[in-house]
Amino acid sequence: MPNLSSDPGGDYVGAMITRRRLAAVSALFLTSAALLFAHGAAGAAASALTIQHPWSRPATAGGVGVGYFTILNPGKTPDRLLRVETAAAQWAGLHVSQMRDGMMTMDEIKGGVRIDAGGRVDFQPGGLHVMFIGLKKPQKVGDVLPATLVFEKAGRIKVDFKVETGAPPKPMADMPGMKH
Ligand SMILES: [Cu+2]
Repeated sequence: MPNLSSDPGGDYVGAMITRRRLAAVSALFLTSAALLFAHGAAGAAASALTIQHPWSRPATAGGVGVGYFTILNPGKTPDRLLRVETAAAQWAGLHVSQMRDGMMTMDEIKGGVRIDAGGRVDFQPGGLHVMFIGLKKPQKVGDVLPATLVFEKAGRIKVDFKVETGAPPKPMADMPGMKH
């Protein structure tokens, strides 16, 4: 019975195999790492922003529609939503609703909406929203209103506003936390 552990030739072969295996494993690892890196870089270039839950409300053809969503910016640089484009309406713009002298008013936002690095901006009922004027089709629950959000740095991001009933607009008396 040969003692393999004391055979110098056997140890040498074993070491060679181990080394080759290690080389193969590192090559695989480096390839995966390179692919991951390439993928990550491409993803970052395409967009550093995430758009969550784009939704709209039912509306009639020729009427006015709204768009709500949340923008998350996990990146290290701020960005700015400049405008919204859509073929589904004659006009689309950035609006903000606010109380002024006890009246709910709506203003067009000039200069876009900033999203801080690591920040979040909510477009929601009673605040920031996208306004669609002159809808080309009626919007029924379950329909989708396609639009493009145009950002200063992230560029163009396509979103499908899903038509939902959402929460009914609340009277102001029900919103004690509302900042005026
Ligand atoms: Cu509006």
